[in-house]
Amino acid sequence: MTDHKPRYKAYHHPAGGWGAAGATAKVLLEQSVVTKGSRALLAMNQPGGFKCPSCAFPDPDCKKTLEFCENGAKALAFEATKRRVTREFFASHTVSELMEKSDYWLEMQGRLTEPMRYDAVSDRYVPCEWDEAFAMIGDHLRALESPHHAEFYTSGRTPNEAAFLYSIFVRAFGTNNFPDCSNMCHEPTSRGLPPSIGVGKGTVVMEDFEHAEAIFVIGQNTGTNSPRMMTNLVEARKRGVPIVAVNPMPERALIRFTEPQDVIQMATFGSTPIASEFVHIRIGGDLALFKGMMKVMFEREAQGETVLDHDFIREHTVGFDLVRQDVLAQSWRDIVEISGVEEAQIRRCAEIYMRSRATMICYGMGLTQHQEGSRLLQQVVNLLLIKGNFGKPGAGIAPIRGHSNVQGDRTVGIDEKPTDDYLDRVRDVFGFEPPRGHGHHTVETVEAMQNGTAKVFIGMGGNFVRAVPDTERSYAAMRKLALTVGINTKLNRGHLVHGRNALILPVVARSEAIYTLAGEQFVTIEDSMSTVTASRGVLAPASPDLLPEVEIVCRMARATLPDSKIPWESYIEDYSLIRDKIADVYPEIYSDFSERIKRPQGFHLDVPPRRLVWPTPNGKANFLLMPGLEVNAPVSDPAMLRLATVRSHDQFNTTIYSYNDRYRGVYNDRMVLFMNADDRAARGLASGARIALETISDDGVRRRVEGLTVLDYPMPRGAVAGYYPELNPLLPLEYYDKISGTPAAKSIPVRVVA
Ligand SMILES: Nc1nc2c(c(=O)[nH]1)N[C@H]1C(S)=C(S)[C@@H](COP(=O)(O)OP(=O)(O)OC[C@H]3O[C@@H](n4cnc5c(=O)[nH]c(N)nc54)[C@H](O)[C@@H]3O)O[C@H]1N2
Ligand SMILES: Nc1nc2c(c(=O)[nH]1)N[C@H]1C(S)=C(S)[C@@H](COP(=O)(O)OP(=O)(O)OC[C@H]3O[C@@H](n4cnc5c(=O)[nH]c(N)nc54)[C@H](O)[C@@H]3O)O[C@H]1N2
Ligand SMILES: [Mo]
Repeated sequence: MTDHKPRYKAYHHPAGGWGAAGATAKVLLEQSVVTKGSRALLAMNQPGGFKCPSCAFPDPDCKKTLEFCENGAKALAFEATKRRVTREFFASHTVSELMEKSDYWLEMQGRLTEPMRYDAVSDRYVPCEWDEAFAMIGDHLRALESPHHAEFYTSGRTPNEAAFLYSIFVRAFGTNNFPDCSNMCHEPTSRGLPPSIGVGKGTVVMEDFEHAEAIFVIGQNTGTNSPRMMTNLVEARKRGVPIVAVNPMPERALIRFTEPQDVIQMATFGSTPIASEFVHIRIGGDLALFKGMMKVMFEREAQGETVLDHDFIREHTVGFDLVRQDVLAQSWRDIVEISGVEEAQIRRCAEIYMRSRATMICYGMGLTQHQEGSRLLQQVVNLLLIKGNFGKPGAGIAPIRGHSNVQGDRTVGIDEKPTDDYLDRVRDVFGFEPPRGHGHHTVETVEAMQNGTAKVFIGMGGNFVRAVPDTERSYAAMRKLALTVGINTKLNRGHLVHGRNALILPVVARSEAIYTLAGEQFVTIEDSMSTVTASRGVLAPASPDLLPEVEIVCRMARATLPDSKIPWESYIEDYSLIRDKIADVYPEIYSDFSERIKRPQGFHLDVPPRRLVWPTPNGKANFLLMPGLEVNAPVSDPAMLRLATVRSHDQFNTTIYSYNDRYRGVYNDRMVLFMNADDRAARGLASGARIALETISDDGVRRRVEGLTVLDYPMPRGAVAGYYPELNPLLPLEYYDKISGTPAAKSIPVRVVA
């Protein structure tokens, strides 16, 4: 019997260790995949096996066996579950009834098994043939007044082959409307870094962890969201490499960690301290911290010391002087106040950075999801450039991506703002003229639904309506559509908040084998460090009526474009033909794709800044100026708190595995608000008080979430945190980084209402 009463109890153990081992065993048991699962786990991340469906962090050393992490095991267990959502399930629940259920309950129903169509008369999903489903999609798309009235979403689990064909199909149909999960995630990386260094990707590879002399982990909850990276951090720490963690939440794994794979540590209940410096930053305080660190260095230089890499700055960069002037003009008082960090600690961080001859800066959503996320990342680059931290082992910028193939999807064409060069190559390779105008990103897609120009929404994976901001308004927008299509492994809210017509199309999952007339097929994935590897599922598909994503794309294309000259039918059978076309469209990085993918370790896609080549318009790395110290527009309301919406340890984005968040000491509850005890007392609240939160905005819309329990937590003053997606109703659609379109989900201005 599980006890469902909420419990809050601080977690004093190291992260990882027996807690993680126990949690892994429990989840495998609950999803009853122990026998099937152990075989699958053995094949996960091994050459010849499949890529972990969880995060985008590269695979550990292929020589180690059974190397998986607690959260990788959870992702696999929930994918390989024995539970099934059948036609009988849909017959016995109306959609309105299902709407009353929690996201957790929907997820726990198991894998989708056959295509379903919404029937308005009975308010139920009813079985439908695949042919009928594709015909319905084709009919709707062809009937549109303009191809721009359709929106084609992609979530980052879709492999390269399916994503590439999807981008070709949609462009052949006539639009660049490619909202993507990346638009809510690392888009500031994709848009912010190119003006600085010429590429929108990270510049480090796995080996760099072995050569780094200092590692910064900023705005990223490593132990939960990319646990495999803990191995690298533990190894670095054991070598005496200083690690600086910058976070408003003292995330457990960044403080102490026990490696579940380390037999001695496990047997002795030992652990490794991780952060040598934990910087308890205010939400949005990172810009002030970076400028403070630079100020220390510029001051040292003014005193005659050499701490910068002047040769590098002279040879490779433009714009240094303006940045130095700007930084020196900032006062320590402002830097300390806005960052929330003592001057002495900023000086210690600068000292660590100055002494290191090779520094890596890793970051996650804590830097990207702010109103000026893209420009903030350019300041991270400035910090790296002043010490020449590019083009040498152990140095560089390391965006830690989210979904396992989100970076790959972008590389192979899922891009609402494609370049002309790329479009020319598509035209030359496929023989049609692709549309040139920019399409919609995620926020613009919701806006198009609201104002009625969008009529059809197709979701290649993901859970769009639950991931986007402004839940109530987004639900209403989605319901105005003529057709919504969810191409998924699992039932989710997106199927229930639907258009007048709706389809659920179930797919073969990452861990499952794909056989076609041409034999066994594999797909490919690009990880966070630009390495492309093959992924081959080993399990039998959850149901005989599932289709692979590639086949779904090809059949949608044929149904929509009956006269298309593109040989869609042959791609269904032989995925190497798709890889040949990828090589044709991207000769610089994907030449010889079919040969190179045979290497068990895969191959690395060239990232020019690693070679000190800068594909920027001026051929240099650019110092870019971001005036001031604020990353979000200041709010004058004295009652304002900044809210960061974060993931718990037991969820994958909108998929809720359980109501626990072990490392933060929360059990059986997700409706909590982490708050500093002084902020709580200042509002006259008792610990454990039930409150509502309201967004502070001037657009006249009331956004409110009720029923939150206040928990005393070591947050900086003025900063609160709670869980995504429950708090998405508080995030205004208009509140996003204008360069990238990424909603500022880490800095929502809110006030407490009793
Ligand atoms: N198990 C599991 N793995 C996942 C996911 C998952 O949901 N579950 N999601 C995947 C996806 S799509 C992504 S994008 C990644 C997300 O991985 P993360 O980037 O770790 O995502 P978040 O949980 O949103 O947390 C970000 C961190 O930023 C901190 N933070 C908030 N505001 C600030 C700030 O102003 N400054 C700084 N310095 N820090 C701040 C928060 O306290 C939190 O520790 O993980 C991927 N991997
Ligand atoms: N407030 C707030 N909002 C956020 C964030 C935040 O931190 N705060 N984070 C944002 C981020 S970083 C992201 S990436 C987005 C995530 O947004 P999405 O990527 O849209 O959401 P997921 O929850 O990852 O999608 C889960 C669904 O994917 C489907 N799925 C799983 N595996 C596969 C597969 O192999 N193929 C197919 N076709 N479908 C599959 C399942 O049906 C499952 O229900 O949310 C964003 N929204
Ligand atoms: Mo993400």
